[in-house]
Amino acid sequence: MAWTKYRRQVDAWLDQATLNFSQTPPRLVEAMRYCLLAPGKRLRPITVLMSAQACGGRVEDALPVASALEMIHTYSLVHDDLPAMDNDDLRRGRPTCHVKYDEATAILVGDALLTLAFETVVTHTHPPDLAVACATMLSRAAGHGSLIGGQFDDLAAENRVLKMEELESIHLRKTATLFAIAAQLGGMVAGVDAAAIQRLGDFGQCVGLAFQIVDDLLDVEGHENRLGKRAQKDKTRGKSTYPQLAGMDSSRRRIAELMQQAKEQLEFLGDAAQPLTELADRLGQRES
Ligand code: GRG
Repeated sequence: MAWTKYRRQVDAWLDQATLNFSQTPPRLVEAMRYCLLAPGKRLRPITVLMSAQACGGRVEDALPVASALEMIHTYSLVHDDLPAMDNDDLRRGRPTCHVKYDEATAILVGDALLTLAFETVVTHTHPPDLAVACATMLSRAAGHGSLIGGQFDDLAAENRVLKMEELESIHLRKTATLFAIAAQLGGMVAGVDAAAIQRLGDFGQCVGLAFQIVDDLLDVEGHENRLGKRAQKDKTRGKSTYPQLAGMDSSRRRIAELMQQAKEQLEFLGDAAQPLTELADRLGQRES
């Protein structure tokens, strides 16, 4: 299946991209690779590659930007796990970076992966104006107006019952944006027009929001062995969640509604949309 092939290609790219650092302290390289090459699902880079192919582009051309997105995602997990943030000791089925190494190392690993992501895009994406467009998109999605702002509001919201709009706003910025730009970056590499980029972004946003609601449900229902991270964390940290505000049944209905909306965005792609719609279905039904 294309999924497994894409996953292997991403893993191989991430491996190569972190092998030959002549000036980097070996222990820092080891810690970067411990986090980046851990068995994550690679959902965001796979979305980039599937989107590029659905839009008529070449997977090889999309691999650098797909890998850069995984570096940004991994940095955000490493920092999110720190004691000052979510304070987690288990990630991707392994001790978190600050537990395995130490807190300073985890901060620097996050910094190194974030900066390496931009170096990767500008060095390996061609032509230069495409590299600039991709880097701009990544920096906005990872920046204060989106991922970092969403994380900031999420931390500030602990022990307070949020309104549904507040929770959705956090979920959109913390989670959905990276899925939205994943779909858009694939389209950009393939050279589709602005209207198609908009549709791809709407697709990714719906999928990303549904993914986060599934995550909230799994936190209530899931098992740590399958998740590879601690369950019941939201309750322990006093976090508002979708099932808590809307109930389990209504959360499941919202997931189905978002998945339907997501698929409608891809009608312009015809049959080529199939791998992306299968991906959406898989994310809506995931158990880990
Ligand atoms: C530190 C700026 C900063 C942001 C952190 C990523 C994040 C924001 C917080 C992690 C906690 C969380 C619930 C995030 C929502 C998104 C999510 C479910 C991330 C985990 O994504 P998966 O399941 O992870 O794709 P793998 O390990 O498979 O890559």
